[in-house]
Amino acid sequence: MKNQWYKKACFYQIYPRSFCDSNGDGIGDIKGIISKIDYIASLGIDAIWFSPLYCSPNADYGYDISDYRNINPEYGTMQDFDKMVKLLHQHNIKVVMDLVVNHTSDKHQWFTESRKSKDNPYRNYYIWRDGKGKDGKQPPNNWTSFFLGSAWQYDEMTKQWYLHLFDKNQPDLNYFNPRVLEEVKDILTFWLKKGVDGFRCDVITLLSKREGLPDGKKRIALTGKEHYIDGPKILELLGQLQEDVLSKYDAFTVGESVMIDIPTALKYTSGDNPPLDTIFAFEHMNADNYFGVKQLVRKFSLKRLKNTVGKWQDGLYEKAWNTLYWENHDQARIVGRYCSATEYREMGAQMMGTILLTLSGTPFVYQGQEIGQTSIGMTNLDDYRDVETYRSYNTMKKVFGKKGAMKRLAYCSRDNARTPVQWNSGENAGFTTGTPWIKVNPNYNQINVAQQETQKTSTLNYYRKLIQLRKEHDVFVFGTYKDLLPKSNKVWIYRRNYNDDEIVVFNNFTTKPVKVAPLKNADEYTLLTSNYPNSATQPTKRKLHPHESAVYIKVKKD
Ligand code: TEU
Ligand code: CA
Repeated sequence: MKNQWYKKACFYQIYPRSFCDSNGDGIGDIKGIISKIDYIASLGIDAIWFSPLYCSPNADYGYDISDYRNINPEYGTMQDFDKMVKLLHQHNIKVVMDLVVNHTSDKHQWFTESRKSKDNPYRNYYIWRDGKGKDGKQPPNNWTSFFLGSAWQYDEMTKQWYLHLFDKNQPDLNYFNPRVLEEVKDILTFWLKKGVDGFRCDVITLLSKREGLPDGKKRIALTGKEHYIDGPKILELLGQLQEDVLSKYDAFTVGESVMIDIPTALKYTSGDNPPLDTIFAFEHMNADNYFGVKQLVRKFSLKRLKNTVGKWQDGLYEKAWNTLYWENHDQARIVGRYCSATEYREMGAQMMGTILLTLSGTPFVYQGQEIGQTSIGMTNLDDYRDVETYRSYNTMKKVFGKKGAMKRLAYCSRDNARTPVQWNSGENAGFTTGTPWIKVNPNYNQINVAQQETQKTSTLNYYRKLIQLRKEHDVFVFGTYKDLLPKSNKVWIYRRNYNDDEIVVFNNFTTKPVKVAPLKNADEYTLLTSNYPNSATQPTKRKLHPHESAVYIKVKKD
């Protein structure tokens, strides 16, 4: 029987480049992480997902890997890595690595070989095709990249095109070739032997492309997606990884699953030996955009968010295991998206934390979220570092003009999440003594770890408390979910039941007081925690404060 430790676990995500710099080169590194282990442990989290630490030319900062078995020298050495894993394990913190195997870097030896000639032994590791048109100068099909523009790149050397669903420096691996999966098994085994506990599998549902690579239906974004999202052979590929490697080590997996629905999620995560333990769904991150395209910014709607979250809470309940997240290295900070970044900013950050930690699924807290860091919203294009940001700017400026494009970047660029962790009010927020690789958010004087350590009511201490409560009350983890006011666009009030336990969670998404009706038998409940010092001690008729969150628990009679 598989050890399902992850169900009761709370994860922390580290984006190494922006976490803590130990040597003043402006780039976060492993020694920096080691110096913060006591802090990480103090959060009460059980596991860490590390964004890629492997060698990478940084076209996509680690999501373009040039060597799967070595540590990026900017981050340290393999000795540093081993030491970090040992220390984390001593603190009972598990280590989950990023597994990026839909594509490699174009500097990976497999690719530099592959492009040399059509009969190179590595040719078939990637997806090469002749172009269309008289001289073959048109891409082989109409698929577009996640970073916008064509998904094909012409290569002079052999006069063929290769597929890249992401940047042109990230050629897609060819899973029609069984050798490629064998390579992946070897990579997994290498890290599992080192003692890592599992993998966050990057865009894992994209591995299998449809035979013949047919043209896709034309769309605003991702033309072609029906031919590779949840593709024909994907479950078979994942099944093989489970059977031949992962199951032997009882390794944990969470698969990043772009644009899949609940029935599809169930194929991946339910049953006796599911291909994946759990997935990251995306739908709940679209409550402030149109058609799931983040650049098509739309006013946030609580109703949309609740409908989506509710659907996933119910859809996976007792069938499969869910994950919970508001932030990661690809999402702008949640404060300023789903709650106010100006008025009642800290209350909003804490409200989002309350919800994250009182729903069913494994919560993932992204570095800096626990202190309520906000998006930087840079207004100068040169200050951005992210490849997706540049590519989407080029497309957006044609549609929205330069100003419109910059405004959208400020709201949704991935760099909003990649500014350094704000440790204190010293120079560069205590992240580095050198020049940071990306700007530090100038609000570090108001928002930083050191200051929040000293305040009892800080967002940091609030997260700690909620993480602790989740450990103490199984109803937080395993309870049923019921939205008590699904039609409200102002408040989110839900009830969770597990055996004889019950909690009711109140959240005010507005920055004004909102009147709420009493719960039936309000006097049977008591306040467990809240983000205001003066929340009502029972869920009686009253006004919720701006961005107030309050968790009530039913008192057991005996
Ligand atoms: O993300 C996949 C993915 O879907 C994102 O690129 C997403 O489309 C985009 O961020 C929306 O803004 C994973 C990684 O998390 C991301 O950092 C990588 O760039 C990408 O895969 C390629 O490896
Ligand atoms: Ca460094």
